[in-house]
Amino acid sequence: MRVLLTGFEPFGGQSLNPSWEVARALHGQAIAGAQVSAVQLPCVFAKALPALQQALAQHRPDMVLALGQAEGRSDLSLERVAINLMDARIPDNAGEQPIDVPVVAGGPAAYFSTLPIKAMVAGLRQAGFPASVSATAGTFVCNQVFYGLQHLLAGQDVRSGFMHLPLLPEQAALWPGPTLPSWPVQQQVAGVQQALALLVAHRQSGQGDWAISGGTLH
Ligand code: PCA
Repeated sequence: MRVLLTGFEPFGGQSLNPSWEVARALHGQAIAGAQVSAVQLPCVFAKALPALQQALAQHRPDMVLALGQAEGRSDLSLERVAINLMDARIPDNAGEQPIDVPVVAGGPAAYFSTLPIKAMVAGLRQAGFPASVSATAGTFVCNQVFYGLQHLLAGQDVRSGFMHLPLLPEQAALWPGPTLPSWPVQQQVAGVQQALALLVAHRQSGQGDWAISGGTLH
């Protein structure tokens, strides 16, 4: 079994992104017998999906977990649904800010995660990691990558989805405005490691209990 783990480069003027710090820490590990490969994605609307497509072709994974930073979130958020919309609140790392543009012209309105998100949340909580199901991955590059991932893998026997992570303490210390929640990198790495172990075990058990049925919303 092979797992592809993606993380993003820093964006929005930051010098760190927890998603990449976590992904690179897990690169090369074997988790529950599955080999983990980490790939960094650019936080650029025009480049993120070509980079993802290349990573899928290169690694041919059985499971994909895409990670992203969500400032303000206080736990590990398993995203349930990706929507066919780019509506950027801030410019991406190339200075582009698409407003009300579909990710895939003519594509379905949304895709569900095909990860066992409820089982993963339950297992994470049992292991002591605060976790929840989230109903929105936003409308920035994370949602674009999540939508593109589900679109590229639609109909294939590959389980895929997205998890948002809290800030790192180093970022929260410099963040303007009210104090935002943060988790130390080691805790985030341990949480994602646990999430991947749950995912691999669930897949190996042959259970079909994915979010809804892994279907498409039209
Ligand atoms: N978070 C942003 C994009 C990259 C990242 O890590 C988002 O939530 O869309």
